[in-house]
Amino acid sequence: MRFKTIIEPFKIKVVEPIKFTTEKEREEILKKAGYNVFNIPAEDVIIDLLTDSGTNAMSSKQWAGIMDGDESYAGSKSFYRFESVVKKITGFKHVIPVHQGRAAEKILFSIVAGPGKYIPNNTHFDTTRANIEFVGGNAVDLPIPEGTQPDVWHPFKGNMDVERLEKFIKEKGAENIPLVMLTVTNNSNGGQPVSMQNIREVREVCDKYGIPLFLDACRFAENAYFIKKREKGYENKSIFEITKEMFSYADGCTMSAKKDAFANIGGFLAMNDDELALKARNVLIVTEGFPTYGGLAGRDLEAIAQGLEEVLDENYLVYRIRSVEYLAEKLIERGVPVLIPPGGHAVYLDAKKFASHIPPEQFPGQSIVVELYRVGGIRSVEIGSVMFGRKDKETGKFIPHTMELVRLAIPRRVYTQSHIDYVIEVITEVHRNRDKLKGYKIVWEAPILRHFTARFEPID
Ligand code: P61
Repeated sequence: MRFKTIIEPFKIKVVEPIKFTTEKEREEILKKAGYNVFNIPAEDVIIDLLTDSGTNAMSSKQWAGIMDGDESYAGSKSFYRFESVVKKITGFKHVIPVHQGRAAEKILFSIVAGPGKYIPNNTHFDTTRANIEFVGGNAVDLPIPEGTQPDVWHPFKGNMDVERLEKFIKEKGAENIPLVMLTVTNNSNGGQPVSMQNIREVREVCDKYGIPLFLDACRFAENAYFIKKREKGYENKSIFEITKEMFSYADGCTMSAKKDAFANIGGFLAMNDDELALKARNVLIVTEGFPTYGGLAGRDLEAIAQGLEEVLDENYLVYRIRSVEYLAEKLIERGVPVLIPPGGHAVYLDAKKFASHIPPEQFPGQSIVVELYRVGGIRSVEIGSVMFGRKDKETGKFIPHTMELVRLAIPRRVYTQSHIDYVIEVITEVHRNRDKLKGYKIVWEAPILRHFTARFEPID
């Protein structure tokens, strides 16, 4: 394009009104929600940046697919379309539909993980970690050192530390490592991409020790776009070619179609191994459904198939990555500490710097999340010690997470530039008044994935 303004590569056909609330109303809502934004009714949120998962605006063709879905129990036409698109993109032999990403994780890890088993990843997302730990296995994060430093710029901050991986395999024994995983993009450390070189190198180590490699592929297209922009030799390749190469190094993947497949629900587990696929389908039938629908309606399979085709459009990815970058850029200009570079699906505030007077055990990220909602009705999510902090099993001492972040996840094709300009204005004001932010304490928590339901109180 000759002009520098990057425009949304779509027109808006259907709109959903936003309800406005006052600051006073929001203070009451927060109190009722135990200062946990997961407990707030979505209707009371002005701009919802809680997640990019399942919040996508579907295209007219996806909605047409919804009407066209074949709801047959076995052998639905929609399944065959879904299977053929997934095979075209990933190249995997077996495609198993599931209701969302964590269902793929549950099936996979209930088969391969367990006590004494270790699953390395660049960084496990919380559901992946939870599913491994749920069956008694050990989830291990091996990011590169730059990956855990919010203010260090690196083109592929999502990479795995290949040396540490090899050391780890030697230490624990290849027989105790059923598979290695790479999360593309790496959500827990800022939606950061993994380079093709890193995928290749991880593959080489896996080959040396006979360990399969799986991708957690939720945001595979965003990752592919970063490879095209930042990795030498990929400038002139299409997103489809890059994507195919990424998957070619893996033996399988888990996928939440609620992200890059533009769907509101769905996912899949895919692999080449016949024996593993047989076992996975057995678990699927017990827990999800028959192998040609696996916990989804035929219409969902249509929407996912169509979404997977659409996400490979480079015009969309140019707009997507630039609109996330725009938010980060404006915040940086206004002195707000932001994790750099911005990720593919979200901008992450560096809460340790933003609220440096609040110690990790008083959850600085949570304090910012609450304030963004109170001041501007914006819903974000803490990715720090609320989500990942733990207590030492023996001493009961608090172990903070490596980073204290607040994620502003951008739903796909949902908000316009003026929505984002409003977000910038609110965050800038909260940052200006940051000295007044208070720490929080947890007054109730669940034993697993506590951040969803925990209740907090401000510390005066
Ligand atoms: C998200 F607060 N992500 O980022 P499912 N792998 C990866 C993910 O990002 C992911 C899943 C697997 C969400 C939703 C979410 O505590 C939370 O389809 C890299 O959600 O089961 C999901 O896919 C799981 C938000 C999940 C959370 C758990 O917002």
